[in-house]
Amino acid sequence: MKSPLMKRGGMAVAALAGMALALTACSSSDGESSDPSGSAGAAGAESGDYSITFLPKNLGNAYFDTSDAGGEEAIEEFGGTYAEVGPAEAAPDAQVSYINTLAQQGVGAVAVSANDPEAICDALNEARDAGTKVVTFDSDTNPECRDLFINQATADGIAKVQVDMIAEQIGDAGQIAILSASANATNQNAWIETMEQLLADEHPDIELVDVVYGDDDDQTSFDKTAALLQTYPDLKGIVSPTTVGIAAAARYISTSDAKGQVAVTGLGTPNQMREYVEDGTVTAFALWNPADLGYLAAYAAKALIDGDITGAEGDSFEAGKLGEYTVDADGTVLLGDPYVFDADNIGDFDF
Ligand code: RAM
Repeated sequence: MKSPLMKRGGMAVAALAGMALALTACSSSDGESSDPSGSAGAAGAESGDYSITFLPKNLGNAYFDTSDAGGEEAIEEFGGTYAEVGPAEAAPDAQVSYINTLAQQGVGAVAVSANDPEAICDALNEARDAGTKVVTFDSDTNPECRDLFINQATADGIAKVQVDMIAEQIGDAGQIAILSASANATNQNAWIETMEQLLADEHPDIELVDVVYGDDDDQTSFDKTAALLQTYPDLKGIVSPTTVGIAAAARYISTSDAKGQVAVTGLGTPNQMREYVEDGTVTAFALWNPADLGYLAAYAAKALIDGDITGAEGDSFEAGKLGEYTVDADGTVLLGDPYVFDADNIGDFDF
């Protein structure tokens, strides 16, 4: 096995914890800017080809702080220049102006988590025409708009772990709702579609009564949780496939009468969810290692810049401490499997 995290066979807890601890030494602040005309390009121009800018769905999201810090760690390893820019809000076309600026500045690569599969495509393809490599990670665009997509785990795997958790937590029966990120998010929409199918096929006594969108904004997600509880008095559970949504839902429920009555699960970071696991609001939730995702995206960008790969199926490249990865169909590289966190193991993680 070349990777400290297993790519397809499940994550080793000790390895994941080790990665988490290493992460505390990283900072995602270098070059961080909410200004599309910020420092990224200037820094990139100075350092040559390995100027790689991370463009998350939005700034101020702990998940992307961690993923982008993983990217920064990788870029430092191979002597490149890291930067991070991004919008305050996870809106469909909010990333376009940043991409345009990065293309003008001639950065070597952009690693982007897309708020919409289509809205940033033209900008990305113009950047590619200008010589910038485009790696999507976490949330893809349409495949023709990027060179590679670094996928955290398969949609089937991410959907199944969430359906399994909610079924377990509510005795496989009753009303549930989904609190998602933004309505156009490629990743959440793919997972929700698969969750709906799994519920229909395998959990006939669970009724999905609503899908609502908190836009990966804490307050909006908090308010949507309150509204769900009011609209559906018999609600048994909320599944939130976003780290922002699940933390906001847990915070709301932790101080409401619904605590202990309405299960909350989905995808969260251990540091954001710790207090809600400890106070009994949340039993279990899942995620992958966001730092590894960013780290892998950075090495994929390097391989593209070097011309070692083009993003074709079967291409392979070295990703530092994670080992060798191979490009699958549709220009996708798979990081691994989701991992379940609960009261027994959450103390092992720090991210
Ligand atoms: C949020 C974002 C991100 C997603 C995680 C699980 O931070 O929506 O795209 O992958 O949650």
